Amino acid sequence: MKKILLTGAAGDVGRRITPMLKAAYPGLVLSDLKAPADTHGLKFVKADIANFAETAAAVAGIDGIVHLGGYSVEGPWESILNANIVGCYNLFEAARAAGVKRVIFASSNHAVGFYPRSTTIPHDVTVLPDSRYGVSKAFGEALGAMYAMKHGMGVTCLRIGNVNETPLDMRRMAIMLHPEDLVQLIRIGLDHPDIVFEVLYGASANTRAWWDNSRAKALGYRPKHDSEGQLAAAKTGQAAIPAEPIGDFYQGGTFASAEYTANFAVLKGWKAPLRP
Ligand code: 15L
Repeated sequence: MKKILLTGAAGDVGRRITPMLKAAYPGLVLSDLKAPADTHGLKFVKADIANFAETAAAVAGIDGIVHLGGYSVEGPWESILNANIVGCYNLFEAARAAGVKRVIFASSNHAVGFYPRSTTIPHDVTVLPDSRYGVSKAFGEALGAMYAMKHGMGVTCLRIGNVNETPLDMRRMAIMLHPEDLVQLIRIGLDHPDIVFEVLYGASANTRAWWDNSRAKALGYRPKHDSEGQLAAAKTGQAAIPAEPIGDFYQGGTFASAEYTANFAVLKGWKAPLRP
């Protein structure tokens, strides 16, 4: 892969990984609604992914895309619709038209956030999104599958936990993804010869993981970080958050408990659809 486009380059995750991606792919091109404060001397293309023409201009001449762009938390339907549904479609469709060979889609743990924390889930479970945001990530995974199978694009969806060097609370102990490990996953998605369509968990080698990431391991993922050494920091962060029965039960945390109107006493006993 020579020319890689990073969308969402001005966001927190984009800014953290740009130097490492630049080292691996010197032809890296950055894109976002506005330029990051530091472009590291790389080309920047301003594009709103909700606008097809701007998206098409950004992907012209590109070999592979790391798609971090879009709305990155729960939000009003209009925002999710424009950035993550229309925007994601525009991205994949523009990529197809431009002959892009590989796409890494930044999916999220919130595509499966209604699995209980007591369950270890493999990569091929039924999606159980915990929010409109999570639904949009499941949509992006489905789009990726369609472009892989119908158009031969190599697509890797990363169900990213929380990209950070330190776990912010006990939930993030399970789902922390160190930026260096994220770059390793991205490089597998861009360069591994066997990629057709993959869903992998974006997590470091966390002792308290809720995810069975054996598929990523089979593709060569060897995460270097484990949140366990920073348990004290997570406990401190957790102490500042009020206990919350629903959010503390589900993997998605507050994304799951927000706007919740179901009967939790009944649903917490329901067995989620795991692979047989
Ligand atoms: C996500 O998907 C968000 O993009 C990120 O901002 C965090 O909130 C993360 O999930 C999380 O679950 O901690």
